[in-house]
Amino acid sequence: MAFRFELQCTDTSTALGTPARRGVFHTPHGPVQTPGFMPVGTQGTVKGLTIDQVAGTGAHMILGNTYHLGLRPGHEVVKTLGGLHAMSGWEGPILTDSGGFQVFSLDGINKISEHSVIFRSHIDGALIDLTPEYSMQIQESLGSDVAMVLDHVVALPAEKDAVQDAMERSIRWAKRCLEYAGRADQAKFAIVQGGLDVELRVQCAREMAAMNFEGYAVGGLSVGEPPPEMYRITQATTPELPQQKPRYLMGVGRPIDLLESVARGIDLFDCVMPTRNGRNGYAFTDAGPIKIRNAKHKTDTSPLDPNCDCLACTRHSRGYLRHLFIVGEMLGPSLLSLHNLTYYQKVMQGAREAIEQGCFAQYMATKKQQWGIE
Ligand code: PRF
Ligand code: ZN
Repeated sequence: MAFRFELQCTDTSTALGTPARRGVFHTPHGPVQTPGFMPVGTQGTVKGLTIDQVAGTGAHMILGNTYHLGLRPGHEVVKTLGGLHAMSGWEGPILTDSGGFQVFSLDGINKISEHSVIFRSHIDGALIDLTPEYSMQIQESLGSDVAMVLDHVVALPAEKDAVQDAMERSIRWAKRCLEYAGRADQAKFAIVQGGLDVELRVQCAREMAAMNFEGYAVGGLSVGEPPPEMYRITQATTPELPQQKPRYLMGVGRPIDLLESVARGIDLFDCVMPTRNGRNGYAFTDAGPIKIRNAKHKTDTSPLDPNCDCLACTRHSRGYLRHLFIVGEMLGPSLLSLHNLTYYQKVMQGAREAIEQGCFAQYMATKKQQWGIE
């Protein structure tokens, strides 16, 4: 078996019904320690960082995008370059998103039918007919360790009928993705949809769980709803998913969202937040967020985060980092991305250790206090 999820221990200290889980997801490119965070490498690169820097932050698995790589350089080109691993040089596990979310969120016009979603390329305006099978074919060429099924994501708020229709289509499309032959060294993950409706979520989770996927994602969240709504839906969904398979909350989130979701039984995350915010001069630290462009850092010789062992924090001052941003040097965004990814990995490492010791609730309480969250 190329893929195996080893559930090592659980922690019920948060008393939320579903325990926090500590596990290892084994893939052909190595193990992924869970709970874990995947940096986003949309275009086959985690923006601004070398693969060695990404690995140095402690990341085990990274994410790539069918939508972007399928358009440019095109999946045949990636295949010719040896697949996404060889092309990017990243030797660890890679998960690819299916394109569903990107098609539906990079608004523009798209035409959805039972067969496919037809959309216009944001590059050259060409019409692209994305079927579940074509998404799997692209991901097969990319050669990721995990391929996500093509799903139908609706923008919220939406009528229950529209949410239900998209949820049911997502189930039928997931089945078509599962039936696509694919490759033995690539796992397929289902995606649970159903908006903010618990009934629809539970139904979707049960139907997906009845199909033999190697893992299960919760999609359609972190799309503008208040965080407590996201936690409520996550908490209602995870008990319906198989115990022995990894669970992935897509596109989430802030450090607090990761912990609140781990407390509700989620194992994997991805989000652009650490890298995107880093590029914008925003750093996550144990003392709360820092806007490095702020004038108060101009002559500050102290490190960005004294508790961090990344390059930005061990070799540079806040004053220097601010200077890089003010004059527009590319090293600034690069260093803050490095720091933020290091910070996210440390938060997850702490979560793993806390679960092992059965004190995840305590860990979360400490983190909330540090971040100034009620
Ligand atoms: N579906 C897919 N990718 C996603 C999402 C989804 O619902 C989300 C939602 N936050 C992020 N990325 N396919
Ligand atoms: Zn740092």
